[in-house]
Amino acid sequence: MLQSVKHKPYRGPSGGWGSVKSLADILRREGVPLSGPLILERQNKADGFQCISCAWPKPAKPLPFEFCENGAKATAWEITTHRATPEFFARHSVEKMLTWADYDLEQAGRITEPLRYDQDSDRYVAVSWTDAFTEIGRQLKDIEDRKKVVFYSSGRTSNEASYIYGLFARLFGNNNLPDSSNMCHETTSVALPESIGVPVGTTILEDFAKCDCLFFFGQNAGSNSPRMLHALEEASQRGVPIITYNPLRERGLERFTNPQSPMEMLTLDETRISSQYHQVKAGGDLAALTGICKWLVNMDDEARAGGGRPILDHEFIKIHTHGFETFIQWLRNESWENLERESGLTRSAFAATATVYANSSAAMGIYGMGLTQHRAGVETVQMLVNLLLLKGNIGREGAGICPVRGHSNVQGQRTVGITEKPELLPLDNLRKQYGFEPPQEKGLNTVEAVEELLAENLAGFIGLGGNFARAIPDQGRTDPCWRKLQLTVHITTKLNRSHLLPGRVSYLLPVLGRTEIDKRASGPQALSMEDSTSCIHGSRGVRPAASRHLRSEVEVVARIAMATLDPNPKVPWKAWMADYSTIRRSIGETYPETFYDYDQRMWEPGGFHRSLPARERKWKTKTGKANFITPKGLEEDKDLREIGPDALRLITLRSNDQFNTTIYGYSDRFRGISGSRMVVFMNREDVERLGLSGGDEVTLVTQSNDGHHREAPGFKIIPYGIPVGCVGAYYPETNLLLPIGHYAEGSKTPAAKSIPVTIRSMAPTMRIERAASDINPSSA
Ligand SMILES: Nc1nc2c(c(=O)[nH]1)N[C@H]1C(S)=C(S)[C@@H](COP(=O)(O)OP(=O)(O)OC[C@H]3O[C@@H](n4cnc5c(=O)[nH]c(N)nc54)[C@H](O)[C@@H]3O)O[C@H]1N2
Ligand SMILES: Nc1nc2c(c(=O)[nH]1)N[C@H]1C(S)=C(S)[C@@H](COP(=O)(O)OP(=O)(O)OC[C@H]3O[C@@H](n4cnc5c(=O)[nH]c(N)nc54)[C@H](O)[C@@H]3O)O[C@H]1N2
Ligand SMILES: [Mo]
Repeated sequence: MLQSVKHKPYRGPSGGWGSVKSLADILRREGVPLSGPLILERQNKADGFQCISCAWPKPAKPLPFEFCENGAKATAWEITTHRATPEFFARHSVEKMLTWADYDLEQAGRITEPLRYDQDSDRYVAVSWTDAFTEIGRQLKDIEDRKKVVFYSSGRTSNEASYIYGLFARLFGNNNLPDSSNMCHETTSVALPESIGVPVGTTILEDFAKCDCLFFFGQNAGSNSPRMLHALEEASQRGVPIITYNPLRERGLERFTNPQSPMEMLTLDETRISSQYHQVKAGGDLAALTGICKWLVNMDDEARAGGGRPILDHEFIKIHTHGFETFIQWLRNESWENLERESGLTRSAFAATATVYANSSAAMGIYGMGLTQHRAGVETVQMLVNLLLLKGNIGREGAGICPVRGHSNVQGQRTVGITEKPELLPLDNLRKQYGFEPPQEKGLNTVEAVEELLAENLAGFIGLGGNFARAIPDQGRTDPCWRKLQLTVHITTKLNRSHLLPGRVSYLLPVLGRTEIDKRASGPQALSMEDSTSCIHGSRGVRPAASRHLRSEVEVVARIAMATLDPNPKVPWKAWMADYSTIRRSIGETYPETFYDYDQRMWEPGGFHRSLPARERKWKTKTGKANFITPKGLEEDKDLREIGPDALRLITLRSNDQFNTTIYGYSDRFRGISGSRMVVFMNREDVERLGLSGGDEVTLVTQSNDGHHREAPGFKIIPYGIPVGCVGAYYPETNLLLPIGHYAEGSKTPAAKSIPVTIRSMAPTMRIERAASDINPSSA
């Protein structure tokens, strides 16, 4: 499938006809007919299923087609006509499939039957469900040290399956519940409670209609949450300034044509999204935000000295916050030169942003992985909150902090108990409900689970969805470790690389997807999920199962638990499996404040909102106030300076044609790339300074001092509009370059947007020939 790369700068808007074509391409590849009953109509509707792509909220009054290009691709991916049958697995050994690209693995289609790994033939073979559950239960019981088993989950899993999965781990004897969110918004979950006393965003969809200033930091809405572009388009059309900080000029944040507006599609009309676009250096946001705060404080000083209206909300600061004086003192001491050097921007950028902000009365701070996946990620998110607090922008309509979550239920899983931190659980309720003593010792998060894997301290791994081995840092080092585990179990829909790294005993258990009808003794079942704005929605499958052998995630978790644990009459696994509303009732008993009348409320249009004290200016922090948090310092770039002038900062990116490790195709339309994902985006100045040329094939080499060598060959240079000193390349191809010890301080979210690397030419002699290659030079 790999072809040579083409780069042709994309001149169109996001959305528009390009979006329609891209969707048609994937429907064709997955064998899904374009005509006939369109199941997409039922996506994000009260009587249908919640999108399996991102976590952007679903409005109470949905559009006729409440889905986007990438949400539709995710659905097409699940309802594919391709099938990975036992015959398919008989034809291909694990060793052979390990050489396939991620795209080709998932193209095999939906796995149709439970499979057990057979060491002798190096193949997966069909097994009965009963035998699979019995053997998995026996293996788990056999593991004496209960701390050596890890229960991973990926953020797509429903509240119902997540709740019983978390309980299973605790009844088994540990809190080892790492989650995809550990690689994602864990930084948010650590930063926001310290600042404002809630672990999640404070904005709801309705705030977009009331805000008058939007900050947009490090999130790529055009590819990763395209339905959000509607909210941004409306805001922009109302004249709301949208101020973007991003090292790359992302098309979705520049211009948008609404593919659902016949008028815009016909007239090729487009809406500008960002009113200011600042190409900050990767990791430079802490300095940039500091610069904006500093400028704003100076404006306030001047206004007050001249007898004018103050710029800051001093009354809010006095009544509601703590730490203001220390913070202001620190701001005043930071030099402009340092802020400019660390952010890669000039102070005129800070001034432009601060001036717009000064004139606003309801501002929102939106952000994504560009802030969370850095070593100073926690402090950076807290600095964005500081900026909002300066003008009282938390707990006011149209204002607030808005982390854009990733997987469609990553936030809900946390709400119902997927966490390695026992202090976040209502332990008394669990004791009372299930008559057991929940383990009190902190469990392993993702980074810690990988460290234990590397140290050969793990015996078992259960994965509820996801592609752990491919999503984590340091793949080169971890890949060989999986074989040493006693047991690996993957509860899954499609084949991926993690499945090809089996333990001594290994099972693949294929489950129903969210689009599929889940019929139990009590009738068809519903599930529920929580979106980025803390609204909890019901979801019902609408399609027949991809194979008659598939079971639901709820059933698979319950049956493994029953095969493993001693019977406990207080834990109704069978009733839970038969009727999921009984799980929701149990969730309601564990979390009565949030989940009362759960079964009814999840069908309210737009979902039901969970209470967020910070929205009402009730601060559940240690100080009882919203806290200005002063960072330790601004040293994000110190490591690069120590390495020397050749050092570059690698940002790992998603294309427009992927969902995390799932690769839908080889086109990244908005960045003008097609044919291959093995590219590295570089500033032309860096290309020339390092004696390289556009189109050269290079090796990326990680610069770290932990004693391990990491390099990845075969990337073609694309001269691109990216700041000097930064390079970009796609994830997961770059994950072997990310050291496991390189993570955000405080949250241990891998710092995937700031890997220090150098670049080496693969074949220097080829360079002259390549100078006139097919690669279209820079879009810069
Ligand atoms: N179609 C699709 N949708 C998805 C996903 C997908 O893979 N495909 N993944 C889902 C998941 S799990 C998640 S977490 C989200 C991820 O969605 P995003 O948060 O958008 O994540 P990324 O695409 O990794 O990159 C974020 C953006 O940050 C910018 N950036 C990188 N470094 C910096 C920096 O230092 N500062 C600033 N200001 N910006 C920076 C990049 O240029 C990019 O535009 O999307 C979810 N939705
Ligand atoms: N370098 C780098 N690394 C990163 C990131 C980055 O930006 N850069 N981003 C990180 C982030 S934000 C995240 S969230 C993680 C993603 O980590 P994961 O969530 O573990 O990975 P995914 O690629 O989303 O998982 C895809 C697999 O999920 C399974 N699956 C899909 N649908 C279902 C279903 O309905 N049920 C079940 N049981 N299984 C299903 C399929 O087998 C599919 O192959 O990666 C992280 N890793
Ligand atoms: Mo994520």
